[in-house]
Amino acid sequence: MFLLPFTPIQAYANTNGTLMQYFEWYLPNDGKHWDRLNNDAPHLNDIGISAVWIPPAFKGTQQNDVGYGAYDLYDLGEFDQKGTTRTKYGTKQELQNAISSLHQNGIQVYGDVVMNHKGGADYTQAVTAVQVDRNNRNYETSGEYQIEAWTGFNFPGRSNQYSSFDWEWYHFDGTDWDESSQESNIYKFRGIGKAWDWEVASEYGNYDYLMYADVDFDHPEVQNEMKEWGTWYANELNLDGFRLDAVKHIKHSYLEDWVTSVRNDTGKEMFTVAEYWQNDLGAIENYLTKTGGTHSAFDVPLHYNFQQASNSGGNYDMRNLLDGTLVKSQPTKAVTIVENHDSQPGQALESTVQPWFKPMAYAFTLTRSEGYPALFYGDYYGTSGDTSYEIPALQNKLDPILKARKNDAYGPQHDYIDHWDIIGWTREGDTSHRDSGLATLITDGPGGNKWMYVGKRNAGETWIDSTGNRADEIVINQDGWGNFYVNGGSVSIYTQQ
Ligand SMILES: [Ca+2]
Ligand SMILES: [Ca+2]
Ligand SMILES: [Ca+2]
Repeated sequence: MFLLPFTPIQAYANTNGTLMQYFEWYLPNDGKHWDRLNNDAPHLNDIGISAVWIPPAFKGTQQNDVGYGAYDLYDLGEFDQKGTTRTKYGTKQELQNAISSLHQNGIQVYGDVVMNHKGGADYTQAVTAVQVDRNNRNYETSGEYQIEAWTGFNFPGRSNQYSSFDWEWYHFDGTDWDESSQESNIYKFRGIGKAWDWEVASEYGNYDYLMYADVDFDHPEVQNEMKEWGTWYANELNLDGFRLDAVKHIKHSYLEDWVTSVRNDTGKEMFTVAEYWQNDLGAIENYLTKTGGTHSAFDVPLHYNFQQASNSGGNYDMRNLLDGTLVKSQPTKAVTIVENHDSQPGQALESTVQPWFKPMAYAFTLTRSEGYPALFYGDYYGTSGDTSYEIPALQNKLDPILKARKNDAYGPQHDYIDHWDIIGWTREGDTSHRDSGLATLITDGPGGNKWMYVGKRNAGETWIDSTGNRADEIVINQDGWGNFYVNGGSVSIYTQQ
């Protein structure tokens, strides 16, 4: 047994790491996504992507399942189950080829981990249950009776390859469908030791139950099986880290055990980021405490600050962007996001950052020193499907910002987060990155200018706006200061050319 110190810093070595979420909700069900990822690997390296978060790679309830309706965690697009061998994204072999290409291009791969629930059971079972109030899951609204629950999983298409574990009703805490009465309710199972797991989020009294058949992390067989699977998943795909889905609904203490166990059993760092989706810093910090500081979390409050700013038509006080955020309170534990597959238009947690504001939001996450920034596939390449839910491709606007992160966002930071509209910050650069250093200005209102210090080491240089939004040539004076300009509702990032 051994323990390594785990910090995001290690995950991105000595250059500015950038994580890319390489999927969005409405990708076509064409089985070509692993191939797209494979072909994109050299380009991703070129723009400074150092790690990719891939969508859930295992078989879901049906072929076009995005992956969160997890059916068989051991079927990575290899067995004829649920009417398909491949997943929405392709076959296991295509995925392994893509991961190999990413590694050859120096890019790490984080796997999505969906452990809260299982869907698409192979058969029903008779289970004694009670109904609970949807708004207070601790309150029982019926007496005990027998329901017919979709809780039997024996994966006939896989024939025990990799694992002979079969799931039975007693590996779950509840479900939301009674096949015999054709009724939808939240059903809590009865049995020895059966109870909603704790500690989980306290919304609705106890937010253990989310969807499908809810996995019981109090059960010793489940605890062991999920750890064995996690190590298998990491080894089988040669993963470098994880993104943990829906941790609000999973016993927090178990997730600390799980992460520690898989790290020990793989002997790898396995950088891990948890999705605790709540616009509440206190709740996210409580989760990080209850999991012993073993892993990071997405900065959900920062996303909501961006959303609010983008919807305020200039009337947002830009000095407040960092208020209540994880990147402010615990920068080494924050993975900073602008958008994701749940917040994008039309999705369950829709809270979209308006496209006009996204270059400013990404300048904020990509050129400042704190946090581990994530780029959303749908922001970079645009989204597919119903056009009313479309996000336009922002690749042309984001490429210069990514380039500034890769080449220039180094050295001491000086903040000018001091105005209702125009805020800025600078980086002095360092000796290990040639001609590095930058000055960023963003505004949600009118344009203007700001004197900012960029360091005496840059005195006498001429800096220009690498986004192309402004054509000024700014000469850094002998004391290391420059007078930088930005257009209204826009971003400028000045660097030495
Ligand atoms: Ca339980
Ligand atoms: Ca749960
Ligand atoms: Ca403003």
